[in-house]
Amino acid sequence: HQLRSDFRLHYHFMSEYGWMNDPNGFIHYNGTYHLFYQYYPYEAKWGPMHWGHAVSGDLIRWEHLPVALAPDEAYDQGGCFSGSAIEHEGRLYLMYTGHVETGPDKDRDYRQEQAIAVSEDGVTFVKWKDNPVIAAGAIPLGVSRQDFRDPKVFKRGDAYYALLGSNDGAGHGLILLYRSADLVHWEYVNVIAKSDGTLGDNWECPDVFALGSKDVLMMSPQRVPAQGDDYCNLHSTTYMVGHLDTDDGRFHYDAYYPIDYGFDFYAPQTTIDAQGRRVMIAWMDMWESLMPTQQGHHWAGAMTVPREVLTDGDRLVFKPVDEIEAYRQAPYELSDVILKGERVLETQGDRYELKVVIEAKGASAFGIKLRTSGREETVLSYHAEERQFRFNRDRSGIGPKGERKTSIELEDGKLSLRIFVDVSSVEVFLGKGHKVMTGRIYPNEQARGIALFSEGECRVVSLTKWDIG
Ligand code: DQQ
Repeated sequence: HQLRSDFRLHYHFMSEYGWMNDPNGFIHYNGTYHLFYQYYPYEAKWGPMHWGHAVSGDLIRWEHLPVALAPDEAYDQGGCFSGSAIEHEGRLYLMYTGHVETGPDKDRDYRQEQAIAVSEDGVTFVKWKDNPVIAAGAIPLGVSRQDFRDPKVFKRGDAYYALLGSNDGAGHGLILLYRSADLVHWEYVNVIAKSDGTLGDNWECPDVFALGSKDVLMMSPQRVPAQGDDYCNLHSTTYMVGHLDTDDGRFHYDAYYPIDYGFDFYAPQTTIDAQGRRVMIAWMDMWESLMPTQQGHHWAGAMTVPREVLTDGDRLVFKPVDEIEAYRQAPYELSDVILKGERVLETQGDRYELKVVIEAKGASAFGIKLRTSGREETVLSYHAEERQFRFNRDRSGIGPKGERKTSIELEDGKLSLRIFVDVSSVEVFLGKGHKVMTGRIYPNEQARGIALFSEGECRVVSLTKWDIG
């Protein structure tokens, strides 16, 4: 008898019903966090995109508001695709891509142009009377005539800028920069960055922001050729730390890195908040992932726990926002325990945080089994010889399978982890947070066990589990 939960998450953002993908217009405005999202309200499958809308005071508990944008104009009849938000003259502006199908082949016959909508109250949005504000005619030569989307609008000095994701029509993703004084009249500046062939044939959902003394560029490349462990998704969200020169219109950087090393993490957006934090939220699914909730559960899609973004040289460090700690309940603790073989914990659950520090000592491998039952388990493990961390969901239930692995250095011979489990999701923050692994799992409702294991002997320096209430 296959007992299956409805898989709905408990402390991650989801639409109330239907299909959700990218976060849009993520902004802290008038003391409130606004999150919009790609939404198909009528069933759990991608369709003509709307912008769902919700607000929050603490990034964890959200209040759903009415749909902010619907595909009801000639220039967006195929969908209100992704985009961003900005405050201008005391009002909240949304900038998004209008998708229009121009022929029978949905994968080829379409046009994308950029539009704006304005709100006086942050709830109801009115589309600009002269949309589109960046039309297909403004696409420079050498750039795709179809893929021209996902405007990220931001201000530098007294000018507004917009990044757009696209490609060169010959298999190289790129990002374009446009400039405006009023969000209505736009002029093309330059291609600020372009794939050298190793980073995908189209770039989506760009984001750029200042962090410390540097600028950070984020984007979601499509169809990235596999490059070892760290680029192994067909889509692998990427960041570069460098400098955005808005005069010559170039983003100067030396290296690029994945934003997440797991399975299901796409189209991140960031905002700066009243505390000056740079906060990021992403779609915790992946276009090619199987989503069992589409069958009979009538919903699909969840966002990650919001993560604070910090710099460490030319690398980023991610940490769960502190607000999540206010929802911790019923702590269970272990400390200074020698571990050899397997140890089933006396606590169980399906929605919790685990904070663990393990000293490797002589163990060849050690780790944690989550959501265990007789038949199912999700395994997080460290392997000493390869100095590698692995997230294995081959036996995690009816969802997608596979294993992700990435190199990790112990700190003073110890591995520290923060693990967030929420019914059908796992997010693992490794060490100081340079690497996070995110994946969806769909285990049996009764699979609630937690076990530690070690090949050879290691020491559990400390383990705390909190249910997240
Ligand atoms: N999803 C949106 C596009 C974007 C893609 C459509 C990324 O605007 O490029 O739902 O997942």
